[in-house]
Amino acid sequence: MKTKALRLVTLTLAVACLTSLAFSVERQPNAAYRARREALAKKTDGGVVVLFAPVEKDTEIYGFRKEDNFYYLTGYEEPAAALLIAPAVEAKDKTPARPYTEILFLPAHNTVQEKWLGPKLGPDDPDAKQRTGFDRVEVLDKMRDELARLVPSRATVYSDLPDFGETSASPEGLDWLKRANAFLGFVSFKDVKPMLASLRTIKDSGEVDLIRKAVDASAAAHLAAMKAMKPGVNEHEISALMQYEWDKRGCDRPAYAPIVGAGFNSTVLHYSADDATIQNGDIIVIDAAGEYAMYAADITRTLPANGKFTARQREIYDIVLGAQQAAMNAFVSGKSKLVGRDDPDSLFKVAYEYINTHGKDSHGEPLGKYFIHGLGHYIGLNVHDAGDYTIPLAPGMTFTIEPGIYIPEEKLGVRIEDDYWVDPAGKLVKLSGSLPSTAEEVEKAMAGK
Ligand SMILES: [Mn+2]
Repeated sequence: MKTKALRLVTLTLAVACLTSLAFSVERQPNAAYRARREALAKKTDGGVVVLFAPVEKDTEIYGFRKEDNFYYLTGYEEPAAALLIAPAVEAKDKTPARPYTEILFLPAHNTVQEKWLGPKLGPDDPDAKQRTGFDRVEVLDKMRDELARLVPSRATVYSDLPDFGETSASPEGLDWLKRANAFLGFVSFKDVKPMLASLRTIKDSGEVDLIRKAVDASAAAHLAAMKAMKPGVNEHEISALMQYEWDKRGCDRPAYAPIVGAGFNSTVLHYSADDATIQNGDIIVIDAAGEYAMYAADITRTLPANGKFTARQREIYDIVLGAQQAAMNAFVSGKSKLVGRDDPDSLFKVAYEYINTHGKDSHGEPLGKYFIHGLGHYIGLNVHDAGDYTIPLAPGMTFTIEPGIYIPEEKLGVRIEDDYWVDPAGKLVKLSGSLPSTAEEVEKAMAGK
């Protein structure tokens, strides 16, 4: 019954969409994506990039999400496309010169499937080049011949090769191309992800705008949670409220599984059951944020169930906030790093030392051992964004600073997480700075003041 009803809805929506075939997410100008393709081409040292977007299944009922790297390079949101980028090369010996080449390959129209999944852009649609910003848009069937023509006999082909058990749409496509003899010479295959991670480490201003929108919508959701929090409410109700609040402000989905953990659950880092009833005296860790036009926010606040921290909760809260502030104060653009236990430039080390020299557990021991995760991570197309962690934080980078203390035997967990951007002048900008942060501000917001 459920499936039938859902199919009917899908079909109706697909028909409704026919009149308005357009990109549904907010998208950067075509030139932004083109600049990334050209930057990637330069990194390949004469190699060729071949990438495939994931395929949408006819039975898709959870919605299709674009793949980060393919989207980063194309801004193209429909499934099953493929991408070829080849840098310009000078003529050498018998090999002729090749100009910079980029082709977006699209599958031919499938009218039966489009009834179920909605209309798609086709390679023969007259506005395909103008809409996608590509020099050339071709039907996917031509990919083999284009590669056979463009890839020299001793070339490196960069693609999304799976590692650490991750899956990718590219190996299946590459297998088809190899079988069809698209690579005529001695071609070696390398993973393109490290080069893309390096590019994605620095955000352009359009990306920062989208992250800001994700952060603003998520901060509004946190403020709503502060006002709705009280003993007797279920964790799930808070999570549902927040998802409504950021979706209302244009987000497409949660950027990650929301965490609303009360009491002991506040000490469980990736608690996601979110189904306990909040008790008077509990402290609640809320780590939840939305995704806007593919870009993630990541914000955590910690609240007292009844609107007033106990003396002990407040003591731990202030230490976590102090650690975050210490890391912010220590920040120097072009020098500071997010990670590293012993590196003198590590902000983690600053936060850890602050926590370890303030307060004690119930056995009189220092609190450092209760800070059990890293200080932060890049944010972008992924909430734990691809990026190079070996280089110092510098202009264009966006990341979290999120110290925490988790003491299970006291059922007391506190995490405070904000989102930051290093501006072109090297100044650290707290993007989520409008959201109440000190214990006093949080108590005031919960009281509706
Ligand atoms: Mn985080």
